Amino acid sequence: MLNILPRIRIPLRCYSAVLTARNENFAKVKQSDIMAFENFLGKDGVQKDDISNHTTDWTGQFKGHGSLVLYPKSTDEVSAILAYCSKNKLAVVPQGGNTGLVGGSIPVHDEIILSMNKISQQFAFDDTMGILKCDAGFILEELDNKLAKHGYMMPFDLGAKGSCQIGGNIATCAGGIRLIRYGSLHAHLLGVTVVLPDEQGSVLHLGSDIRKDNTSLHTPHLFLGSEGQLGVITSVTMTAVPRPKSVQSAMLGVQSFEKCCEVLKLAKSRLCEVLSSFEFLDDAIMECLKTNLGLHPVLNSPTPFSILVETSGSNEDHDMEKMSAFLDELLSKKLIVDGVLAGSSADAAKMWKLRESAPLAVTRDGYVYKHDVSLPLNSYYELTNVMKERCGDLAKRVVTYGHLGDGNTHLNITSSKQNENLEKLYVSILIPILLLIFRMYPFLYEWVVAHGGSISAEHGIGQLKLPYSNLGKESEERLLTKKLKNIFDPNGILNPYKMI
Ligand code: FAD
Ligand code: 2HG
Ligand code: ZN
Repeated sequence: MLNILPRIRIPLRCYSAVLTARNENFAKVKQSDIMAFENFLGKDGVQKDDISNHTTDWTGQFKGHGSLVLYPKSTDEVSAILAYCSKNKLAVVPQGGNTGLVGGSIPVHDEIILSMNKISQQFAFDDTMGILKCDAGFILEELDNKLAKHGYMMPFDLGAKGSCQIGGNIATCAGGIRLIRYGSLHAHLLGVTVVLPDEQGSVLHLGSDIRKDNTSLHTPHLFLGSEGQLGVITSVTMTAVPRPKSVQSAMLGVQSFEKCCEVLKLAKSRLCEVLSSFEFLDDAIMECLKTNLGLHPVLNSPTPFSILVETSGSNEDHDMEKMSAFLDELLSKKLIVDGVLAGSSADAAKMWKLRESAPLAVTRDGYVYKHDVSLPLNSYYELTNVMKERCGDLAKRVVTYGHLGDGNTHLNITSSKQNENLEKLYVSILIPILLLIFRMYPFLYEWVVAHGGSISAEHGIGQLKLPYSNLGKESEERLLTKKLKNIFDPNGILNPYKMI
């Protein structure tokens, strides 16, 4: 049935349909190809059966049709594979930990999956300069544990740390919960080794292993957020940061979104150099965590908004003094109505469990429409309210969590199953009027761009946002991106049907 929505808007923009048809210029994998791969990699480097965990994403919502997974163990083996695939027009999708949330690491048709799981031997760390050089297949948490032995840590952290790989983190320019303190991966990347999908399988060592080098264009940074479009990253050089000796976490209950922003402003000024996280959860995600995962809030009384604030530094007394004075000021200014300061690491873990379990909690509703957008703070929560109104009863839940300190909201809209009525558009021909009503898309993404935001703050374009990827981008920038793609990948075999 057709619902007339409160805010009808007919976009004038045209969206190119997602290219779902198989590109027939690509060859299909033959027995002779499999034999060639077994020749390069050995039989244990080629998997043909039971590959569903490589063809399905973490949410279970992207399912591809690939039938072959390759496991190179070195840069040279990646080079041999890509040279062969380029000469033989075989399409390839690079896959790290397969935790990406936009379907970027999943084959769309019969692309060969190039798993980085076995490229995790080389690890070197300079504990004076804090420079790490390692293979791209290392899991983020593994690297962090290795660095802990030297008194250092990775400068970013995310809920998928137990599975995602550093190569995948670079390829997605992952953000996470420490960006407010240490900046994005652009601040840390020094060099990469990449293999190009050309007929030579060219190996490029870009950047350097030293902290400062302004002798050329900063080419490694082209691979940050490149989503497996330009080349396969096999090694990464980057800076790590000193591991804090004291960490404090507090959960704050706030009555209005405006007050959340005031709390952020005060946190920056009062906690200053020790502020390391500023995360946001609304009451709808708190309810979802309780219902779907049995996780209860740590605050006594429910509030519309909760903030998880963390400080980390090197002097417990000094940091605690700052945090306590900050909490007192928030209470005296009536910016918060409730607050709990973690008294132990177990208390802190309970708070972080709530935030880090949010992505899992929403999947338990059945189907989830994920959004990962940046917005100026005056529009940050307005988006949630607008979408609540637009989706009405068709949505099971409209919940928001995210990295408020970075202006990054994760608005998740759930449903018991995929619901066409909720997502795309109604087309109704009420003769003689052609009526188009867009409920969620492209409305949501156009709204974000119209309010000065970005349609992807951290997860990227992948398959999910492909039809909208040009939004907010000048045609010159799109053209330059395409030219770069052609230089790096002349036969277009690397990760087709996605970002570029
Ligand atoms: P994959 O998912 O395997 O691949 C992602 C993309 O990178 C694909 O396009 C793939 O082709 C390409 N790729 C992978 N490895 C390489 C390589 N070596 N060379 C070239 N291309 C490659 N993201 C955030 O930014 N912030 C968060 O806070 C965050 N939290 C998350 C929490 C959960 C529970 C989950 C499931 C995901 C979260 N993510 C987050 C998304 C995801 O974890 C990140 O995007 C992560 O960086 C992906 O790494 P991966 O190794 O799993 O890459
Ligand atoms: C997070 O910040 C991740 O938890 C995932 O980026 C966001 O589940 C999401 O939408
Ligand atoms: Zn995030």
